[in-house]
Amino acid sequence: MEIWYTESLELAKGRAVSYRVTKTLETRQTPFQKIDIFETQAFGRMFTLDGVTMVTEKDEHSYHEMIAHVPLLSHPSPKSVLVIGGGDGGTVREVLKHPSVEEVVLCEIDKGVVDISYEYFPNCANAMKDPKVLHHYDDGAKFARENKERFDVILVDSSDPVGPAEILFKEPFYRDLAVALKNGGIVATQAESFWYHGEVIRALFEFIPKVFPNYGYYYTTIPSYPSGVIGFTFLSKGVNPYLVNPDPTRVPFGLRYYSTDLHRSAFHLPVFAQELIPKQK
Ligand code: SPD
Repeated sequence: MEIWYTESLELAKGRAVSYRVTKTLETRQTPFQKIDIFETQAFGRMFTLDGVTMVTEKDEHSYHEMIAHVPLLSHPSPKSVLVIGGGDGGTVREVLKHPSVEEVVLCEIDKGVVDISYEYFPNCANAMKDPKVLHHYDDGAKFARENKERFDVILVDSSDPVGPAEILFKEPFYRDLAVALKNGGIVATQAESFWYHGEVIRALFEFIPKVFPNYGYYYTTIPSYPSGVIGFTFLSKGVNPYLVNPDPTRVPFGLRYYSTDLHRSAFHLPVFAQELIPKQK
């Protein structure tokens, strides 16, 4: 009998994406969520949380390179980086490719995500064993509140705005991020797809201009996420994201998605999506 995994979150909206599963490797319930690890025909090993795709071997690099290198290469010399969520380790792996980075704090609410990633996604997870990485298993909003002006770059590598990640899409959390950021600091947050989640993006950009003087939205393509596109907010107390000219000599060796040309072009949205992002004053 054939087994197919269907991403559950989109079903209520009348759309679905399915993958043929060649083997179910693990199913684990943590205090926060259900984790499944599948071997799939088309995307290799796949990591899902509560029925939503987080990581696949085939395309995780496009998401992790873009959430990390766009903000890091927009900062003159990032030393202290906070990753909220991201317990699979892919984002931490990319951050550590920048020699200026002295410490990476990983604040993940669910240690179960980190444990299972060490077992099944060592290519992402092993980076979390680097001595520069400090692990906190805690609520990211609380952690940001308690660490005033500590970070040059904050990356919010969250799942979708349901369940444990819901508060990561609300104004109070963004105010906490602004507090945790040093002057000149930059935040990037996972901010869904302009094809499928316009209402989420619109709601974010209703309050973002009140919290950050500089802001923008950029995107990457990733076939294993619904609609094949996912975007990020870019928020800053210093730099205007649309004026950044990334230095090619600082681009880590061996990247497979990010380039400085792509960095600049990722902020250029289709016309219908531009309407979701207010013009910066
Ligand atoms: N719709 C899925 C969004 C998931 C984004 N985060 C994935 C975690 C990868 N480190």
